[in-house]
Amino acid sequence: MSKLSFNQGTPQFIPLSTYRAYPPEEMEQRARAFYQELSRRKTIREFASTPVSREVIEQCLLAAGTAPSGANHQPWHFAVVSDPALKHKIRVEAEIEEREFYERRAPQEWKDALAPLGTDSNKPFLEDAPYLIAIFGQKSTLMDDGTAVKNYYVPESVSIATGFLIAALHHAGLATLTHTPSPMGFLNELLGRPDNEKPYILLVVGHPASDCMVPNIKKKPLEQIASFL
Ligand code: IYR
Repeated sequence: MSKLSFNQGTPQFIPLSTYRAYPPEEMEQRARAFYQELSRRKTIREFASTPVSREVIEQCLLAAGTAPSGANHQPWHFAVVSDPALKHKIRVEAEIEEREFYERRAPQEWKDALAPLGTDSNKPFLEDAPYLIAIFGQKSTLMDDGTAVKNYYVPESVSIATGFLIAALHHAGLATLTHTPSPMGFLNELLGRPDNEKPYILLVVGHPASDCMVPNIKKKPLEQIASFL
């Protein structure tokens, strides 16, 4: 496989056939509806063990894979874990790091910032939820012939794809937790991912527990997150 096999060397253009235009009122209505849909999303920490169809996960991963990326290299890998034994191993390793974090590493200021979320080092959701999706960024992509192609804007690309994935899962009726045990190197070992890949996020995916509680926290209003110049 050639080094340029992602996108081919010579530019090849095709007509934009997928774009859809809407009348102004319909645009506003769609924008409002999409905001309302996304504003119902809450990060949860109490999951039901209710199974989730693999087809749903696959479609959401395909949606994530449509994200823009540096040079269209798509420098991500999604390791989808449903095996209970593997989830157990991930929980054990994550809780080791979390105990270190909460009991030693985290400065008081950080612990104060987390207080409203009620988090601690106990992570039962890593076993309760039907799916864990470990999201890796690829510093380079290994081609079939063993050569490595450098990737660009990897954190940005992976973050955008992760945002798409979270939105897609929410849209499908699933809840998520964006979990970031730190450091996360143990995920490479447990999931058999190569050294050129760095774990970014462990996304916990499933249905909320029937008695799921969420912190009463708010998103900032528009004037605090945007300026029009
Ligand atoms: N990784 C830890 C701590 C944590 C950090 C942030 I920043 C959060 O928004 C939430 C938790 C944990 O998962 O508990």
